Amino acid sequence: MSIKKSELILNPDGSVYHLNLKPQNIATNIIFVGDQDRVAKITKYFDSVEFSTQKREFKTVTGSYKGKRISVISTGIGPDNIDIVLNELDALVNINLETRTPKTNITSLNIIRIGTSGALQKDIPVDSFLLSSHGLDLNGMLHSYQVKAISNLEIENAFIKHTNWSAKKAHPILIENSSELARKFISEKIYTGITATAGGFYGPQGRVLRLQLEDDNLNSKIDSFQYKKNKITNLEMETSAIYGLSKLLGHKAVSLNAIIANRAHGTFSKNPKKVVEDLIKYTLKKLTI
Ligand code: R1P
Repeated sequence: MSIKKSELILNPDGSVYHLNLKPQNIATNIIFVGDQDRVAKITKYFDSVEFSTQKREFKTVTGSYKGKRISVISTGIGPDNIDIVLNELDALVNINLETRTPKTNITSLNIIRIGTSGALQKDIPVDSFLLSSHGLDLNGMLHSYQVKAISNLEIENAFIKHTNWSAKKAHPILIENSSELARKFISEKIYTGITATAGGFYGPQGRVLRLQLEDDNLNSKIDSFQYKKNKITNLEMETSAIYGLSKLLGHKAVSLNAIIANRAHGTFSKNPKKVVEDLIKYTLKKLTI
Protein backbone atom coordinates (compact mmCIF):
# COMPACT_ATOMS: atom_id res chain seq x y z
CA MET A 1 0.00 0.00 0.00
CA SER A 2 1.38 3.33 -1.00
CA ILE A 3 1.67 5.98 1.74
CA LYS A 4 -0.64 8.94 1.06
CA LYS A 5 0.70 12.37 0.04
CA SER A 6 -0.70 13.91 3.21
CA GLU A 7 1.23 11.42 5.41
CA LEU A 8 4.61 11.33 3.69
CA ILE A 9 4.96 14.87 2.40
CA LEU A 10 7.54 15.53 -0.31
CA ASN A 11 8.68 18.87 -1.69
CA PRO A 12 8.27 19.55 -5.46
CA ASP A 13 11.90 18.41 -6.02
CA GLY A 14 11.18 15.06 -4.32
CA SER A 15 12.98 15.85 -1.05
CA VAL A 16 11.41 15.08 2.34
CA TYR A 17 9.26 17.91 3.69
CA HIS A 18 11.15 19.39 6.66
CA LEU A 19 14.71 18.21 6.13
CA ASN A 20 14.84 19.11 2.41
CA LEU A 21 16.86 15.97 1.73
CA LYS A 22 16.88 13.28 -0.95
CA PRO A 23 18.17 9.76 -0.28
CA GLN A 24 21.54 10.39 -1.97
CA ASN A 25 22.21 13.43 0.25
CA ILE A 26 22.82 11.52 3.49
CA ALA A 27 25.49 9.17 4.80
CA THR A 28 24.74 6.19 7.03
CA ASN A 29 26.84 7.81 9.79
CA ILE A 30 24.91 10.78 11.10
CA ILE A 31 25.86 13.25 13.82
CA PHE A 32 23.00 15.18 15.44
CA VAL A 33 23.54 18.54 17.07
CA GLY A 34 20.86 20.80 18.51
CA ASP A 35 22.26 24.15 17.44
CA GLN A 36 22.49 24.82 13.70
CA ASP A 37 25.68 26.85 14.27
CA ARG A 38 27.34 23.74 15.72
CA VAL A 39 27.19 21.98 12.31
CA ALA A 40 30.11 24.03 10.95
CA LYS A 41 32.06 23.42 14.15
CA ILE A 42 32.13 19.76 13.12
CA THR A 43 32.38 20.00 9.35
CA LYS A 44 35.37 22.38 9.57
CA TYR A 45 37.37 19.20 10.29
CA PHE A 46 36.08 17.41 7.16
CA ASP A 47 38.45 16.70 4.25
CA SER A 48 35.66 17.56 1.81
CA VAL A 49 32.01 18.58 1.75
CA GLU A 50 29.69 17.23 -0.99
CA PHE A 51 26.29 18.63 0.04
CA SER A 52 24.63 21.15 2.31
CA THR A 53 21.12 22.46 2.79
CA GLN A 54 18.99 24.13 5.43
CA LYS A 55 15.26 24.53 6.11
CA ARG A 56 14.15 26.11 9.39
CA GLU A 57 16.44 24.77 12.16
CA PHE A 58 17.32 21.65 10.17
CA LYS A 59 20.74 22.20 8.62
CA THR A 60 22.51 19.26 6.95
CA VAL A 61 26.07 19.01 5.69
CA THR A 62 27.43 15.76 4.23
CA GLY A 63 31.11 15.20 3.64
CA SER A 64 34.08 13.05 4.35
CA TYR A 65 36.27 12.88 7.46
CA LYS A 66 39.38 10.70 7.17
CA GLY A 67 37.67 8.75 4.39
CA LYS A 68 34.42 8.18 6.33
CA ARG A 69 31.23 9.62 4.86
CA ILE A 70 29.34 11.51 7.57
CA SER A 71 26.27 13.75 7.63
CA VAL A 72 25.89 16.37 10.34
CA ILE A 73 22.30 17.50 11.00
CA SER A 74 20.99 20.12 13.42
CA THR A 75 17.72 19.08 15.01
CA GLY A 76 16.86 22.21 16.96
CA ILE A 77 15.65 21.82 20.52
CA GLY A 78 13.42 19.10 21.92
CA PRO A 79 11.85 15.66 21.44
CA ASP A 80 9.14 16.96 19.10
CA ASN A 81 11.82 17.92 16.56
CA ILE A 82 13.46 14.50 16.94
CA ASP A 83 10.15 12.93 15.87
CA ILE A 84 10.41 14.86 12.59
CA VAL A 85 14.12 14.26 12.02
CA LEU A 86 14.15 10.51 12.78
CA ASN A 87 11.01 9.75 10.77
CA GLU A 88 12.17 11.72 7.73
CA LEU A 89 15.69 10.24 7.85
CA ASP A 90 14.20 6.77 8.09
CA ALA A 91 11.92 7.53 5.13
CA LEU A 92 15.01 8.49 3.10
CA VAL A 93 16.60 5.08 3.59
CA ASN A 94 13.71 2.72 4.23
CA ILE A 95 10.84 3.97 2.05
CA ASN A 96 10.88 4.05 -1.73
CA LEU A 97 9.90 7.70 -2.21
CA GLU A 98 8.76 7.15 -5.78
CA THR A 99 6.34 4.28 -5.11
CA ARG A 100 5.77 5.54 -1.51
CA THR A 101 6.13 2.01 -0.19
CA PRO A 102 8.34 0.71 2.66
CA LYS A 103 11.38 -1.24 1.48
CA THR A 104 11.78 -4.84 2.56
CA ASN A 105 15.51 -4.61 3.31
CA ILE A 106 16.02 -2.16 6.15
CA THR A 107 19.05 0.15 6.18
CA SER A 108 20.31 0.85 9.69
CA LEU A 109 21.78 4.30 10.34
CA ASN A 110 24.43 5.10 12.97
CA ILE A 111 23.19 8.14 14.88
CA ILE A 112 25.47 9.99 17.27
CA ARG A 113 24.20 12.95 19.25
CA ILE A 114 26.75 15.58 20.30
CA GLY A 115 24.80 17.73 22.73
CA THR A 116 25.07 19.84 25.83
CA SER A 117 23.56 18.86 29.16
CA GLY A 118 23.38 19.62 32.87
CA ALA A 119 24.69 17.05 35.37
CA LEU A 120 22.49 16.15 38.33
CA GLN A 121 25.08 14.29 40.40
CA LYS A 122 27.72 16.13 42.45
CA ASP A 123 30.51 13.85 41.23
CA ILE A 124 30.02 14.62 37.52
CA PRO A 125 31.97 17.83 37.01
CA VAL A 126 31.28 20.66 34.65
CA ASP A 127 33.38 20.35 31.44
CA SER A 128 33.29 16.52 31.48
CA PHE A 129 31.87 14.17 28.82
CA LEU A 130 28.97 11.80 29.46
CA LEU A 131 27.67 8.92 27.35
CA SER A 132 23.99 8.10 27.94
CA SER A 133 23.60 4.42 28.81
CA HIS A 134 19.82 4.98 28.61
CA GLY A 135 17.40 7.74 27.86
CA LEU A 136 14.63 8.20 30.43
CA ASP A 137 11.69 9.69 28.59
CA LEU A 138 9.88 12.17 30.85
CA ASN A 139 8.14 14.07 28.07
CA GLY A 140 5.68 11.56 26.62
CA MET A 141 6.38 12.01 22.91
CA LEU A 142 7.15 8.30 22.46
CA HIS A 143 3.71 7.29 23.73
CA SER A 144 2.33 8.01 20.26
CA TYR A 145 4.07 4.77 19.23
CA GLN A 146 3.91 1.17 20.45
CA VAL A 147 6.74 1.21 22.97
CA LYS A 148 6.18 -1.96 24.96
CA ALA A 149 9.02 -3.83 23.26
CA ILE A 150 11.65 -1.15 23.98
CA SER A 151 10.70 -0.12 27.53
CA ASN A 152 12.13 -1.41 30.83
CA LEU A 153 9.04 -1.65 32.99
CA GLU A 154 10.75 -2.80 36.18
CA ILE A 155 13.04 0.25 36.37
CA GLU A 156 10.30 2.59 35.16
CA ASN A 157 7.99 1.39 37.95
CA ALA A 158 10.76 1.77 40.54
CA PHE A 159 11.27 5.35 39.29
CA ILE A 160 7.53 6.09 39.44
CA LYS A 161 7.40 4.80 43.01
CA HIS A 162 10.53 6.64 44.16
CA THR A 163 9.46 10.00 42.71
CA ASN A 164 5.76 9.58 43.43
CA TRP A 165 5.38 10.44 39.72
CA SER A 166 2.17 12.34 39.03
CA ALA A 167 -0.55 10.26 37.36
CA LYS A 168 -1.35 13.37 35.28
CA LYS A 169 1.97 12.95 33.43
CA ALA A 170 2.97 10.34 30.85
CA HIS A 171 4.43 7.06 32.11
CA PRO A 172 8.27 7.47 31.93
CA ILE A 173 9.99 5.11 29.47
CA LEU A 174 13.57 3.92 29.86
CA ILE A 175 15.35 3.03 26.60
CA GLU A 176 18.87 1.66 26.23
CA ASN A 177 21.49 2.94 23.80
CA SER A 178 22.85 0.76 21.02
CA SER A 179 25.65 -1.05 22.81
CA GLU A 180 27.30 -1.87 19.49
CA LEU A 181 27.66 1.82 18.61
CA ALA A 182 28.25 3.03 22.19
CA ARG A 183 31.23 0.70 22.55
CA LYS A 184 33.20 2.86 20.10
CA PHE A 185 32.95 5.92 22.35
CA ILE A 186 33.58 4.45 25.80
CA SER A 187 36.92 5.33 27.45
CA GLU A 188 38.25 6.34 30.85
CA LYS A 189 37.64 9.94 29.75
CA ILE A 190 33.84 9.62 29.58
CA TYR A 191 31.21 9.17 32.32
CA THR A 192 28.18 6.98 31.66
CA GLY A 193 24.70 7.11 33.15
CA ILE A 194 20.99 7.47 32.58
CA THR A 195 20.04 10.68 30.82
CA ALA A 196 16.59 12.04 31.62
CA THR A 197 14.92 13.79 28.70
CA ALA A 198 12.48 16.57 29.51
CA GLY A 199 9.97 18.23 27.20
CA GLY A 200 11.00 21.75 28.21
CA PHE A 201 13.91 23.69 29.71
CA TYR A 202 12.44 25.46 32.75
CA GLY A 203 9.53 23.82 34.61
CA PRO A 204 10.00 20.41 32.98
CA GLN A 205 13.61 20.42 34.27
CA GLY A 206 12.71 21.83 37.68
CA ARG A 207 13.96 25.40 37.07
CA VAL A 208 12.07 28.11 38.88
CA LEU A 209 12.00 31.66 37.57
CA ARG A 210 8.53 33.10 38.34
CA LEU A 211 6.31 30.04 38.07
CA GLN A 212 5.73 27.54 40.83
CA LEU A 213 6.43 23.90 40.03
CA GLU A 214 3.88 21.12 40.26
CA ASP A 215 6.38 19.24 42.46
CA ASP A 216 9.19 21.27 44.08
CA ASN A 217 11.04 18.15 45.14
CA LEU A 218 11.00 16.31 41.83
CA ASN A 219 14.61 17.13 40.89
CA SER A 220 15.98 15.97 44.22
CA LYS A 221 13.96 12.74 43.93
CA ILE A 222 15.36 12.25 40.40
CA ASP A 223 18.91 12.83 41.79
CA SER A 224 18.48 10.28 44.56
CA PHE A 225 16.91 7.57 42.40
CA GLN A 226 19.04 4.47 42.11
CA TYR A 227 18.21 1.11 40.58
CA LYS A 228 20.92 -1.47 41.26
CA LYS A 229 23.96 0.61 40.22
CA ASN A 230 22.09 2.86 37.79
CA LYS A 231 21.66 6.55 38.60
CA ILE A 232 20.16 9.41 36.62
CA THR A 233 23.20 11.50 35.79
CA ASN A 234 21.93 14.35 33.66
CA LEU A 235 18.99 16.17 32.11
CA GLU A 236 18.52 17.38 28.55
CA MET A 237 15.88 17.39 25.83
CA GLU A 238 16.56 14.86 23.04
CA THR A 239 18.23 11.60 24.10
CA SER A 240 15.22 9.41 24.98
CA ALA A 241 13.44 10.43 21.76
CA ILE A 242 16.54 9.54 19.72
CA TYR A 243 17.01 6.21 21.52
CA GLY A 244 13.33 5.30 21.38
CA LEU A 245 12.66 6.08 17.72
CA SER A 246 16.02 4.59 16.65
CA LYS A 247 15.23 1.32 18.42
CA LEU A 248 11.71 1.19 16.98
CA LEU A 249 12.91 1.93 13.44
CA GLY A 250 15.99 -0.31 13.54
CA HIS A 251 18.78 2.30 13.76
CA LYS A 252 21.74 2.43 16.15
CA ALA A 253 22.04 5.45 18.43
CA VAL A 254 24.31 6.88 21.08
CA SER A 255 24.10 10.22 22.86
CA LEU A 256 27.26 12.05 23.95
CA ASN A 257 26.87 15.02 26.26
CA ALA A 258 29.19 17.90 27.00
CA ILE A 259 28.40 18.68 30.63
CA ILE A 260 28.16 22.47 30.74
CA ALA A 261 26.27 22.84 34.04
CA ASN A 262 26.10 21.04 37.36
CA ARG A 263 22.62 21.43 38.85
CA ALA A 264 23.64 19.88 42.19
CA HIS A 265 26.33 22.53 42.72
CA GLY A 266 24.50 25.28 40.83
CA THR A 267 27.55 25.87 38.62
CA PHE A 268 27.98 26.61 34.91
CA SER A 269 31.05 26.08 32.71
CA LYS A 270 33.37 29.07 32.38
CA ASN A 271 34.06 28.02 28.79
CA PRO A 272 31.20 25.92 27.36
CA LYS A 273 32.49 26.39 23.80
CA LYS A 274 35.70 24.59 24.71
CA VAL A 275 34.06 21.49 26.18
CA VAL A 276 31.79 21.22 23.12
CA GLU A 277 34.81 21.61 20.81
CA ASP A 278 36.70 18.96 22.80
CA LEU A 279 33.72 16.56 22.58
CA ILE A 280 33.52 17.12 18.81
CA LYS A 281 37.21 16.21 18.43
CA TYR A 282 36.80 13.18 20.73
CA THR A 283 33.75 11.96 18.75
CA LEU A 284 35.36 12.32 15.33
CA LYS A 285 38.46 10.51 16.54
CA LYS A 286 36.52 7.60 18.06
CA LEU A 287 34.21 7.37 15.04
CA THR A 288 37.11 6.83 12.69
CA ILE A 289 39.19 4.36 14.76
C1 R1P B 1 18.68 23.62 25.72
O1 R1P B 1 19.47 24.74 25.91
C2 R1P B 1 19.22 22.73 24.62
O2 R1P B 1 20.57 22.34 24.93
C3 R1P B 1 20.68 20.92 25.07
C4 R1P B 1 19.25 20.49 25.37
O3 R1P B 1 19.04 19.13 25.13
C5 R1P B 1 18.43 21.43 24.51
O4 R1P B 1 18.36 21.03 23.18
O5 R1P B 1 21.18 20.23 23.97
P1 R1P B 1 21.86 20.83 22.64
O6 R1P B 1 23.04 21.65 23.06
O7 R1P B 1 22.29 19.64 21.86
O8 R1P B 1 20.82 21.62 21.90
